[in-house]
Parts: sequence; structure tokens; C-alpha cells
Amino acid sequence: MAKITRRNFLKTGLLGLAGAVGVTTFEHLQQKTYAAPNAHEGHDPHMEAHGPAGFIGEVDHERNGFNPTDILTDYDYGTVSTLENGQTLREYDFVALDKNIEVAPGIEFPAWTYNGRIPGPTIRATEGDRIRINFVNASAHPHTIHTHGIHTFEMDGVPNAGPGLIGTGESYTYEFDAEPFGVHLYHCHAFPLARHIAKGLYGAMIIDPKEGWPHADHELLMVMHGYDIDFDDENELYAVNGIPFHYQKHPIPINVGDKVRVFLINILEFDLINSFHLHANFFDYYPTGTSLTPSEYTDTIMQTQAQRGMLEFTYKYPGNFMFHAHNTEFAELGWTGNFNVQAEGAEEGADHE
Ligand SMILES: [Cu+2]
Repeated sequence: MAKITRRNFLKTGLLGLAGAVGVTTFEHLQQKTYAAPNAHEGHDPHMEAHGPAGFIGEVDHERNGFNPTDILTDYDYGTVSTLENGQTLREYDFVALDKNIEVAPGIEFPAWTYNGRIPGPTIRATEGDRIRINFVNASAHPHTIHTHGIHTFEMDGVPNAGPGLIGTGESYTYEFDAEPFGVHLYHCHAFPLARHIAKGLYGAMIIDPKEGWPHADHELLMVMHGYDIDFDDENELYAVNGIPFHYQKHPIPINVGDKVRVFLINILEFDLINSFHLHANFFDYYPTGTSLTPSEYTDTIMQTQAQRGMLEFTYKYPGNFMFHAHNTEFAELGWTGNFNVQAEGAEEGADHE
């Protein structure tokens, strides 16, 4: 069959209303390149009735071992203890695992993961804590953990620092102080770097300021990334927190008047720029989350790879409001979602502390 480019992907009608065409072509694709996962015969009447861009059916989150809805808020504070010097120690166990992940109904991606999920666990600590990551490589390939923060050379997680590459069956402990406060990330730094990142080895590291952030009703993690499912160094699918179109199918519930904080990170490989656009609203933007003063009041920002920041907003009106990449092609290939904004007091008491 013809080479599958992401533009052909769009043209062949794999997305959108042409479900029947899509199924045929997907099977073709599976036979060509991938082990077929369980068939998903079910049709989602909502999707068919309303017909937004998106896939018919649902991936098997249980089999994947993670659900993007949970990843929004599953901050991992580690195993906590106190060091002799009084510092808080947060300890994490990370395992690199090769794992097939169903990234779209019927499409498996042979991923490389930290702890079996994409993105990996969300490290969350307070500025000045000690972070210790016990890393075991159970993958068939050498990997590292390179964190974006301030640390010694030995802890940089690159091939020429400290132990260098951590081979199959090997382990290493990365340890450093949590600084500076902000929205950070980690990823594998083995070469070829683009491949190791694109396969799924990345995650978020949120470091809270000592005095904490101001109160918010919701703190949501969003890691923007893509999938190059045919390994031609172009992405065929785009996503937030692992699964394309997830928050379109499962809108994020909030109330009018809620203060929402989003920790947004771009780890997209192969495309130079990603973006975030919020509908019917504006947000304060804090680049890298390293200041308590926003730099901009806007409804659209862009990030290149490893750029990240913090967004804060409150909805004035109820409705089902989109958020998506304003690289519209990315949106059509999976990077789109919705906030389901309820009228204040619709579900519970109207008071928020
Ligand atoms: Cu790697």
C-alpha cells in the first residue's frame, strides 16, 4: 500500500464521519506493521450522531494500564521521609518497560515507557525537597532519566555523565534537590534522542514554591505529545496525556467560577511547535511556572519541545468549551478536548472556599 503520511491519514477519512472507510484502512495498517489488539467493534452513538473529528470507539484503558482522565490529577508525591539534615526526602521507583499501548481504537503503538504509562509518573515535590529516583531498566534498550532542574553533572542522565546509559537489567539512583520551583519535565536522553523521546519516555515534574501556589479549585496536568506510528519521523497522531481525542470524548468537568490551574508541557517530537488555545476565555500565563507573576493574558500560547508553563483561568459562562492545539492539523489528528463547564451550584453547594 502507499506510504502513509499524516496528510494521507487525514485524506483517507480515518478521522471524522467516514468510520467504515477508517476501519478498513486501519486493519490494513495493522496487518502491515502492528500486532492486532482486541477488536473494538462497538460504535459510539454520540460520536456518530454529532460527528466531530475523532475515532469511533474507545481504547482499552484498563489494558493500557492508565487513563488520561486520571493522569490530569494523579500527582505522585513519592514515599516521604525526613533526612538527617531535616530535608524532606521523596523517593520514587521508576522502571523502563517496553509495552504495547493502544493509542487509538485498534491501533497499537510499541512504546517505551516509564512505569508502563505515557506520560510517565508525575513527580510532585516542594522546592528544597530531596528527590531520589531509583531507576531500573527492564527495557530491551539502554535508557536514562534526564530531569530539567538544577543538579550535579553525575545526575544529568546523559550518556557521558555519571553512569551514562543504563543498560538492560541495570539500575541507577538519580538524586537531586527540587529546584527551582516551576513546571518541569524529565525524559530519556539516550541516542537517537528523537526516537527515545517519541517512543514515550517522558513525564512531568512539578515543583511547588515553598509558600505554595495561590489556591485553585483544580490543578490539571497536561502533557502534549504525539505518536509516529509508522516510524517515518512524522507524527500521525497528537495527544494530551497519552490518548488522542480523550478529553473530547470525556470532557473535563468544572464549574463556572472555579479557579483552574493547568500545568502544560510540550514534549512533542518531530514538529517544531505545539500550541494551546482555550475557547471562550482568557488565561494568565506563567512561562515555566517559575514566577508568581503572569507574563501574559491571552487565549493562545505556543511552546517548542520542552517548553512548559502554567495557565490560570475561570469560566464565566457554562457550556462545553473546546481546548486544542491551534496548529489545527494537530487538533484534527487528536489534540483536542473539552471543558464541560456547569453553572455554579448545579451539582453541589455554590460556595467554594
Ligand atoms: Cu531511552
